[in-house]
Amino acid sequence: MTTLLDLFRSQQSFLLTGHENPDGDCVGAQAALSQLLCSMGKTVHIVNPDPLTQSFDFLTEHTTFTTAKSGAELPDFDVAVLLDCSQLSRVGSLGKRIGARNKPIAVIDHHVGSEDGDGSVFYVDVTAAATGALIRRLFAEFDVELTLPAAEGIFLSLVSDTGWFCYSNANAEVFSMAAELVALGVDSSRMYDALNRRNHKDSPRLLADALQSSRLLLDGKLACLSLDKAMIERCVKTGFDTDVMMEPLRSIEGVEVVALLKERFDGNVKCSLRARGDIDVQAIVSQFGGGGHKKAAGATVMMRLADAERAIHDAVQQALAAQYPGN
Ligand SMILES: [Mn+2]
Repeated sequence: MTTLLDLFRSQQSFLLTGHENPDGDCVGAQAALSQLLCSMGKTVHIVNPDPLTQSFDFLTEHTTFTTAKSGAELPDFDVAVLLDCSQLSRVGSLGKRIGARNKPIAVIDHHVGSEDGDGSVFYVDVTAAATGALIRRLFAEFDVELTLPAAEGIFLSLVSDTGWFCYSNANAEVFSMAAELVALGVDSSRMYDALNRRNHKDSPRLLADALQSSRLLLDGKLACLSLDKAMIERCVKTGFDTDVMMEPLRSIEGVEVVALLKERFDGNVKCSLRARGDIDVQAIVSQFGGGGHKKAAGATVMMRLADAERAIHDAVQQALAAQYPGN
């Protein structure tokens, strides 16, 4: 971490970015880090490969987020900071443009294997529940007081990656940070409403239709939900967050792994896996070139939907057999 602190101290202008389709941890960490760097007198630009969804409106009241447009010039920067990912390939075409500048790249992340990413300087801790937790630690390292917008960003990171403190990564650090952030004025109930209670009126029907097609496989240990292009189109139209669909499947007794397969418009399949027991889904998706965490991971599978379903089924079956020999 020392080299990262030195880099932040010595350089003046920073471009913060993260993975495509930025989630709550990614944008929360960006908001908080921009507050920290501004407090230190630095110049900060947040540039993401994709726009923020409207559920993050509360964050944009205090922090300016921009989206990279293909023709437009990138702002000048001394250091690029990759948050919640470690590879420029995860940043879409913006990643290539950042790489072409030949400036130092700092990686701040908590994903498995991120220390091998595209950074010149790393602050990676896979035991951290969220990237936002790492930013909270940086405030302490630089001895900078948290502002309310920074506190909101970090809280957003924590609730996004712990499923509102439900997942096994909700450790003591998470709860002690959460207490501190609420004491600083974060309105957790308001944030819950902003994130989860602004759904389109058609979303209950959409959710029902999607869940209808889910299947329990491998003696009820694997719950699988495949969304074809038509269903994805409905989700896009209504701004429905497909991750929400995994939670009802996760709630079924005996389910060890939930697989959500989304047919992409290019014909490949985006696959997300969640584990409830001891199965390591990060190891499963790594066979397909993906990554993530032990209990939450994803990959883009270069197959058609039906083939991807079979491949994931077989990989989960193998992992279960290794975990529970003799069953
Ligand atoms: Mn994260």
